[in-house]
Amino acid sequence: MQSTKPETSIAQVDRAVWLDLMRCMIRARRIEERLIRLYHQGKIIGGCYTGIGEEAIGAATALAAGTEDLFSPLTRDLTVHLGRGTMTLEVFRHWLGRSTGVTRGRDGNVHHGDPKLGIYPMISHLGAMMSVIVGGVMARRRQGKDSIGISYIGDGATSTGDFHEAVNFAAVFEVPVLFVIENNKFAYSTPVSEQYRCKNLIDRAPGYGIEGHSLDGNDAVSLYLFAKELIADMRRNPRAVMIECDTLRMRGHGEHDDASYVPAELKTKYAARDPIKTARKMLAEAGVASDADIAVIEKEILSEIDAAVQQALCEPAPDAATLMEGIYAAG
Ligand SMILES: Cc1ncc(C[n+]2csc(CCOP(=O)(O)OP(=O)(O)O)c2C)c(N)n1
Repeated sequence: MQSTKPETSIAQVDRAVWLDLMRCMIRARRIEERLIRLYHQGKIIGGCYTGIGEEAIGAATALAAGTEDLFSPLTRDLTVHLGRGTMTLEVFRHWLGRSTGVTRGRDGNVHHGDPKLGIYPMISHLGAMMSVIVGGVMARRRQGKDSIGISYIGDGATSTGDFHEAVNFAAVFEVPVLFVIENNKFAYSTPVSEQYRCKNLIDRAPGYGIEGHSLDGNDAVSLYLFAKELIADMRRNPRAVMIECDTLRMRGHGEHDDASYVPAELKTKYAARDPIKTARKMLAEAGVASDADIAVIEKEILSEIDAAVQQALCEPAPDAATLMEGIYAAG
């Protein structure tokens, strides 16, 4: 495992970047809280899956990346969508199954993406996206672009064959993909003790001949500083890298799951290290953003969410007659 201490300090980064980081995490948190309400009101059909408690990882890495980079976010990574430019209204159109949404109401759930923003729609929450993004980065590089990819996965995904194939291939062919493991200690209800024998997942990196870093997944500020330097270095010196981010999801796997299998002391420990509170404190201490600054952001985001929900609810559901459209590309 390599040293994980970034050389840059908070003061060396533009204040605007830190405010964007806070906006991204707060926006994701408040959107997901609203999604939960809408789900319990029967307005979101199917399941409701959130990344509450894990916002730092997606926000920090998505904001640290460049314009030509590619991303394969999963269920817990709304911050990646928002950090790359997905608008709040689009999130609600999608989850509310509106015909105006990005999947035109075909999926009111987590399988959304946006090619314009370099975001692959998710196939499965497990390792299925890993090889896709490795191939995507190779394709972009053949077009002469200096793109890197960020592949987000949970600890559960690391127990699948897809993980091995994608990491090994990227390692051998030096494809610059950052494999971000969000180790939230459970794959659904299966604890990590029933998933793997190594102490840390990052212990696997040397086996693939790549570097690995262990990071605090709830510290968005340090993660941003670290990711910014790492991504710049991966662009200069293309290679696959793995990071393992220590975190905990603060809700169930989905809203149908009460997560009673998560020990109370673990929840308490991670609640005390909530990513939004942690970043707020660090930025306040560094004199970057005061409580009043954050209060303004909170207010703006809440009214943006109210307006987006109101608008999305007024928009039409898909017309059943269009069901067979959009399945095959036009010849
Ligand atoms: C191929 C496949 N198998 C099983 C599932 C069902 N499933 C969805 S998420 C999940 C657990 C994922 O755990 P982890 O990778 O740790 O991510 P987390 O939910 O903790 O973020 C399972 C078994 C699936 N979506 N796809």
